[in-house]
Amino acid sequence: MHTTAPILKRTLPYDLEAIREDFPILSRRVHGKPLAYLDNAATTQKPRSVIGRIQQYYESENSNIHRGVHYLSETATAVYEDARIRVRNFIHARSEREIIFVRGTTEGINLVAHSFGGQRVTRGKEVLISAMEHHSNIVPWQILCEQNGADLRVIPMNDSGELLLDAYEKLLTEKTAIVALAHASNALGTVNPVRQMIDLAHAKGIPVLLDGAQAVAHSPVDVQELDCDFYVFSAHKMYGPTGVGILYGKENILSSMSPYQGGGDMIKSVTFEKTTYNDLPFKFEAGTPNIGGGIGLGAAIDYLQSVDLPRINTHEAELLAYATKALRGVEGLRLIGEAAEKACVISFTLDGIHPHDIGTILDREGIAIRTGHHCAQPVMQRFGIPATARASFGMYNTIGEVDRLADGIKNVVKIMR
Ligand code: C6P
Repeated sequence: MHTTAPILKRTLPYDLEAIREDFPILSRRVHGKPLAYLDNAATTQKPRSVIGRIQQYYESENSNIHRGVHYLSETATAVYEDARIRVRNFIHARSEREIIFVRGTTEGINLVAHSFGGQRVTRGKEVLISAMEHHSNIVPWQILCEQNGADLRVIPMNDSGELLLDAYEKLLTEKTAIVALAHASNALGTVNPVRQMIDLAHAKGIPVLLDGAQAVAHSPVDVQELDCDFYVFSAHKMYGPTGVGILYGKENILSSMSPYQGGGDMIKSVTFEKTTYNDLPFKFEAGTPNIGGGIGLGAAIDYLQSVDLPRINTHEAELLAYATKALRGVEGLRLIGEAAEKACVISFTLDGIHPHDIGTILDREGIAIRTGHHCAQPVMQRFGIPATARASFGMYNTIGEVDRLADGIKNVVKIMR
């Protein structure tokens, strides 16, 4: 059975080749060329240990959890709850009661908008988000505001893609019911000064939700140190499986919230007259969850910790600096998002060339990037563009792949002009 034994860290130096060997998909060819996978902000690839852990679950542990007295059910429950402990340790939460398994970032935000927002975002109140949010951190709040007669307010940003903190301070008023903010932007790469922004909100008694989808796999997160009230993220962007993610919430706030969905596992007792709800975290986990996915997330955390997040961060910062320099040298290339603090995301446009053409031509070279609005249409509107091409790096990317990207972009310019 999987246990919470201490993780053995790899020895220095950062062994890129060994890391790449852990990811079977990285050795495949695409259109006859070696794959250069530079779409990690969309989803990351999965190491053998994660794939193997999920396979092990289905081959030898599969059963429903929290329900049976038989051996397999007890085993599945133990390994699933063990994954919750891994998540708690990974983000430094106080207790497992603060760790809710959800489908991903999107569901986590919808849960908070529905359960917390339903109670607190009343007529005349405001929800404060930023100009660089993913649609997942816009639309749930918009729906809530429309339903409850509240207003959505937006923190503006400058041309580099940095939030304007003076404007932010002014937008924090007695009307603000919650601030919901990207820790790191998927479209621009900006890492927001969330610690400072949380302090400013808390000084006025306003809770803060952080969308950590683009942050957790790139640098260590300590929710107690950040003092955020909610933190959400998806396993599939941190080398884990799709269909599972985490909502962290402070226990006192989660306790005061009504359930999100009703069903099995979230109750203590049900009669036709009255239902009493289960304790945290189960109150928010109605129905059979993605058990294999949760266990896979635990394995992904083990893997991240074995490689070591601070070292991943250093490696990715080197890739980002190298790529930024290389791309700046391409004629007609405009970087979208030049914040001083950036995650390993480079969005760009090429004069007179549609981003989809860039993506398609690079794909023929085996280079996978994302093109489009990246589910952040207001960001595109802010910069007056329909779309960008976006390269995003993970722990396994190499300088050689960045060179291929830069050469590929120069080739796009040659073909299209
Ligand atoms: N961004 C991208 O290519 P889900 O789909 O629930 O796992 O994550 C949604 C989400 C929320 N917030 C941010 C900051 C995100 O980047 C994402 C997902 C992917 O940029 C897919 S659109």
